[in-house]
Amino acid sequence: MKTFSIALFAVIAVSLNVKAEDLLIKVANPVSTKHAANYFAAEGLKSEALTENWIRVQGNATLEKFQNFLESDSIVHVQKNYKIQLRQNPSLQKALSAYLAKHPEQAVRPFAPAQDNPAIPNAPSNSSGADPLFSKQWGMKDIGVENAWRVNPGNNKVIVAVIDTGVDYTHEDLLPNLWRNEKEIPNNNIDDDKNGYVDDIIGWDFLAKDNKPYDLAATSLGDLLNGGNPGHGTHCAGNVAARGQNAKGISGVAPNAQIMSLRFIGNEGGTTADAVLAIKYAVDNGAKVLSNSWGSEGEDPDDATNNQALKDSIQYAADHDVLFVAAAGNGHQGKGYDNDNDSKPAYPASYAHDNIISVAALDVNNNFGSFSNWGRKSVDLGAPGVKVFSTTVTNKYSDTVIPLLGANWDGTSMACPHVAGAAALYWSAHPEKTHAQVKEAILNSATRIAAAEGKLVTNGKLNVDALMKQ
Ligand SMILES: [Ca+2]
Ligand SMILES: [Ca+2]
Ligand SMILES: [Ca+2]
Repeated sequence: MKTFSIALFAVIAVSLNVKAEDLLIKVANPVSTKHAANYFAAEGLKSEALTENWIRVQGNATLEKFQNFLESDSIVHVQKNYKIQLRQNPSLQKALSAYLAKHPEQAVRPFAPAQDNPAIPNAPSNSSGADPLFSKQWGMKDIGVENAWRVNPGNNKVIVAVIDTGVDYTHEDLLPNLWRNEKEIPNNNIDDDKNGYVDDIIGWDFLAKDNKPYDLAATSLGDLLNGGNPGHGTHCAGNVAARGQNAKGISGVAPNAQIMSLRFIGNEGGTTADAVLAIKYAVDNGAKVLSNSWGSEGEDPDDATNNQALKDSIQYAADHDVLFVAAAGNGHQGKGYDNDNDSKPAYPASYAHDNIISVAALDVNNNFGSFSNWGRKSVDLGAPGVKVFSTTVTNKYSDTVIPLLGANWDGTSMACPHVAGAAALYWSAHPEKTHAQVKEAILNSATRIAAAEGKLVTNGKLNVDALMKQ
């Protein structure tokens, strides 16, 4: 095993040369991550056990501090805690950069700031009636949801984790479908269900480390231009599972599914460590579908790095029969758009795990969004992702991020939640099926479209009507 250790020294040395202040370390099975975390803490480093195999180590991690662990062959992988970014909205970025070039003074003018972490309302009483804004959701009609709901409206509640910037959990049309952790007594400051999180009644905020995963949006145009949060998670959540037939707003593809809100991305992005924690939380607390409209800078073919921690987390989901639905991406690491993921992979969508469904963005005319990635072997199907109407922060609804600038809600980020909702709806009707069978049903029922011929695995787009009739 000595050669293995020497190779690891090299890996660590590379990591150290880049920046050693924030590392993810995978330890061998017989070593508990708590024990490892204690070891590194004793060496004066800040450390935290993330899973049974992974720990995060922060501080001045010199080689000497790893020495004992290396000699005992306890470390099997070391990597950077790679940054995570939202799948940026190309329409928004284009409109913002054009506007701010002419009006630079507007970059710092603050919007009316939303209050972070409002109280979590109780579940509302049921209301019923048509959803008044449903006709604005062109995508829902396009994928045949109304026929699908006649087959089965998904009353057998499936939990979908929206792993993103949080959600506006006070929103009238999301509130009825929030996942509630029944094993947790609210606000008693005790981790009643002993899952490691105190008073986690609707999910968790891994970024701020609190029990209120509120979708706190950027407060100026300049922040938005620099990749800040436009209220991304709230928009995604609406197309997964805004409550249907409640006489309010819109409907998600799965109008009765439950939304587990997990926040790990803010205006500065997020990290792999928090993605690992969020995925583990979702799997351990009952989510069957994970909706992931984000990307990692790890595994960028340009720097040949390996985000093993993220890969292990997606495998953990697969091992627990959980689907990982991912946005195919809007270009390659923000460089250009319309990218072929077969030759230039976008992660996590392009990982080989069998529980990943990679989703491209389509417009109302069955064409790809001009920005959307594709890939004959690596992107599975298309879904509505151009000028998408949904729930927005502070209890609103829209298909535009900034109406005055003509910036629409565009992106594979918006396409991904449609497929996550479809998976939840189908799984609700067929709870006995495995994640592989649910994925197969979604891919087999896709409708072929000319634009996707030879560019997507299915050559087509999501068809929930056909899916539910299978
Ligand atoms: Ca708890
Ligand atoms: Ca929070
Ligand atoms: Ca509604």
